[in-house]
Amino acid sequence: NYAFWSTQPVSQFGEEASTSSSDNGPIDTPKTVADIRQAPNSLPDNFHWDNCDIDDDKQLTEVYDLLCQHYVEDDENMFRFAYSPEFLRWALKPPGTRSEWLCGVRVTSSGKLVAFISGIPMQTRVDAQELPMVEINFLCVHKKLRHKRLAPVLIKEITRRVNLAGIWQAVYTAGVLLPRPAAEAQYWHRTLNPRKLVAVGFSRLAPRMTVARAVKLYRLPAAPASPGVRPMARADVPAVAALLARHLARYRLAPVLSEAEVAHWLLPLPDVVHSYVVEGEGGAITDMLSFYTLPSSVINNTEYNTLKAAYMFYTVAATIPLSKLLNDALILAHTTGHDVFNALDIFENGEVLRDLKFGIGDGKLRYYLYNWRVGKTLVPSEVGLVML
Ligand code: YNC
Ligand code: MG
Repeated sequence: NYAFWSTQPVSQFGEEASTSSSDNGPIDTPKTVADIRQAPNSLPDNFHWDNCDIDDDKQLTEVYDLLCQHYVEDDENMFRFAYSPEFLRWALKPPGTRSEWLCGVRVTSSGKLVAFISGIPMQTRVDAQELPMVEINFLCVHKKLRHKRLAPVLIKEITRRVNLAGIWQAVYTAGVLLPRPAAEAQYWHRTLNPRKLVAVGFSRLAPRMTVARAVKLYRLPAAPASPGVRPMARADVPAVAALLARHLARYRLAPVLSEAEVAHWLLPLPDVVHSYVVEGEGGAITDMLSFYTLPSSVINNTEYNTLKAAYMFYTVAATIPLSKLLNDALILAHTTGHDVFNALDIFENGEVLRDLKFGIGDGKLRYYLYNWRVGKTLVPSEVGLVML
């Protein structure tokens, strides 16, 4: 098993685990750009590679349609991620991105987009080492083309294109178990709209619980409780970048963000990313919170087509207790029409989720590194990286 992954420079199962981060390092023999093949990997007949230019609305719609119909579903096939076009433009176009890293496969005769994989650049720190990496995401193959070993071709092709830019490491997350997670995080869910979550089958009422009781249990105030909470503005970028950098330094795996990247990833975009700062005495930015909007299609329900989920993004509780700040995030997600708030047990979240009425999910999210061994597996509270 793992016919493909056992050939790749990733930590393998059965390798002896180390207890020391001084055993961190690359897995592959060192290469240079001159060692990398110029020719693309071959595709089966009647398919061809095509970069997706998402500044072109037509191509953005094609990527959106592919993902909307064929991307990640839950184990029971009740929900499927439905990243919005505006979200995809945000997620796929950060500073420094390259057109050849939005890598599509089309059917030659019809031109139809049937597979996709993306990379975006991200300076990433693992323990003491800072490396230029790519984040790989949105790997998707049309349902009618599954189990034909197309995914390894996409992965090898994006690897080649990233290597040609002189980048040798990548980070990615997936629900599936592959060789070999650098970390395994757990999803938690906080009900915001119990009536709807029950109606679509996302939640079930516990014995003796009624919808009316659930509504009362999960009710939230209309406004955040921390004084000085307001939406993040462009003028806050330097202060937020400094606050976030200080915070992320505490984790073993974290992005290293420039001010341009902080502006890109955190300045509010309606129904995409929601960021708030806490302005203290004298105008200093003391804390911040953020979450992003990722709807899911409800696959077989007559009453509802979509579930509007908020996902916790970057949050720094420096002067306010984390539970109070996250509760403000719940309040703001609720007032902006989200049905559920999802968070991983990364950062210090694990300590506060239960008290905030989060329930444990049934999905794990695994973090993987390509061509980088972490001697000592990370526990979730050592992870300071959120991937979309
Ligand atoms: C997955 N999610 O194990 P073995 S996450 C990586 N990530 O290989 P086939 C995956 N590998 O076991 P299908 C994977 N899922 O033989 C499966 N695999 O070694 C492996 N689903 O290929 C699998 N999106 O083409 C097996 O499978 C091999 O037709 C089988 O296609 C898979 O974006 C897939 O879940 C996932 O669209 C495309 O099922 C398809 O089933 C699908 O026969 C729904 O593939 C959507 C979905 C995945 C979301 C994501 C992160 C992807 C990371 C990819 C790895 C990046 C490595 C770093 C590259 C840059 C390096 C540098 C520098
Ligand atoms: Mg396939």
